[in-house]
Amino acid sequence: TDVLGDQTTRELAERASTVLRGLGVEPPETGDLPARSPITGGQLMTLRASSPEEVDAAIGRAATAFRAWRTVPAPVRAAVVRRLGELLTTHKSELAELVTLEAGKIGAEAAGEVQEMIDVCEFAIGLSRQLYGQTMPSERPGHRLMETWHPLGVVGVISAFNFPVAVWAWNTAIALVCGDTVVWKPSETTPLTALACHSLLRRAATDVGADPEVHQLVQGSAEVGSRLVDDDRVALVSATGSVRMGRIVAPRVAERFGRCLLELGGNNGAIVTPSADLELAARGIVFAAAGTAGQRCTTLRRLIAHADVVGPLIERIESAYQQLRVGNPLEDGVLVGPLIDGRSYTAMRAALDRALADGGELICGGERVDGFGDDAYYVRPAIVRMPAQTAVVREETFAPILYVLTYHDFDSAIAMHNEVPQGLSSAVFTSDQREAERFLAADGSDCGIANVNIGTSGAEIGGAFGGEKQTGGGRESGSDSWKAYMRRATNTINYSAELPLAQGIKFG
Ligand code: UN1
Repeated sequence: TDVLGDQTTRELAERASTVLRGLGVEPPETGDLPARSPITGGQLMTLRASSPEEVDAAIGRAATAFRAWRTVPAPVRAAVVRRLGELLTTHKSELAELVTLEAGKIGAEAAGEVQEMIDVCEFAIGLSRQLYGQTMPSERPGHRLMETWHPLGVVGVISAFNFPVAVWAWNTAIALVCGDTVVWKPSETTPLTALACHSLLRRAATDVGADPEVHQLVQGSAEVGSRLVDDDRVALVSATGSVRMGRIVAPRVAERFGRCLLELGGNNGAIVTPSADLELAARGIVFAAAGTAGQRCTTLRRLIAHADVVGPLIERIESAYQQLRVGNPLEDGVLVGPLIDGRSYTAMRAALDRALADGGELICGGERVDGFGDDAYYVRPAIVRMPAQTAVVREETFAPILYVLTYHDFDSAIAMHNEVPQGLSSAVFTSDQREAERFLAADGSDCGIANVNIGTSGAEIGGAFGGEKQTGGGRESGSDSWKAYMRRATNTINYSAELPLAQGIKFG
């Protein structure tokens, strides 16, 4: 065994316990669910996974809480979210540290993720007075036609390791102001951040005199999530994760006529045209491709560069990659932390082997960085120049591999860009307004997110987040994404003394 790694793991475990205590969380009961840190790959502590009976009971409590919660006025419900935002602001650095310990994010990105939670709380508070329905002119005299948005029910939130807290907050802050209650099944890789968020939310509810049962946490493997998927009492399943997971979840929720909100894989591309500001493009590309060690669903994976600029562009990116410090995300100056686990590393190596077998040229990176113990997986972000968009390029490998493709005319660049099964995020770097507008037009990027002169990752919460095709079609966070969390009722009100029928029908 690796003595250095063991010792560091003990220190990390101590830090995790301190943070949890600071957040008012009781040390969890030991059990069969390990909480690990990708920093060393070692175990921080163990928790008890929820039993099937406990999951059923949690859904039951959420369903019961919903009956009263739905009648609380939305601006009053917002008080819980306001208090949550305050608690998150107070505990921002501790929660960020826990994200670093459990997900391996560097400090700046972990803090950014907590900020994203605070931002969505603010958004949801404002939203609580803007859950607008429309009124429509009725065709009948003395009648009014309108729609009302009502709370939907219990929302099952299934989230992934890579944004262990922000994606939960997108769903939960909005679901709560919409009058729903939540049962959260976090990634089994990040149970401690989940405990912390759950505890802060329950405290927020208690502080403002609301029912803490509006939020339930269930922990464990896919079987736990499975119960949420199949339970009729769960009105909406909002699931973030792989396409493979979505393929299992969607038909099962559809089978019982439940609602699904899916945010699945991305295979995000950026087109760089001859008129692009290459310095700016390179900076945007490096953050999007290597940031978070390539483990965002918005990570840039495909660079589609014009033949005239591909050489100088690769040079700039490569030289920036050489400067990237890979290492312990708790250390200042480190920009790339570890992969989440050994499986990710194996998948990265396999993808690189396939890319090279397809005629790809490894420009740099891909190697494991040693010195962190056998169970920690640090890699140098890779750039691979590809002769064509082969099968491996069309797949999402959740690791920092940037495939570089070359194009000659803009139409073929857009075609190549859209020729993958996923449709989450996209970007064009150009100074030519025609190209920029074309990329954003109906026959341009087919993604849910399309950017100009900015990378594919790091979206603000104010816009709707999600994508098309195998990305699953769901939209979370800003804009009118709230509508997925409510049910619409259409109301016709007759204030006349007559009873005219629509469509001019005379009956009797
Ligand atoms: C995710 O990777 O699941 O746009 C979410 C971004 C972040 C959210 C990513 N705001 O990169």
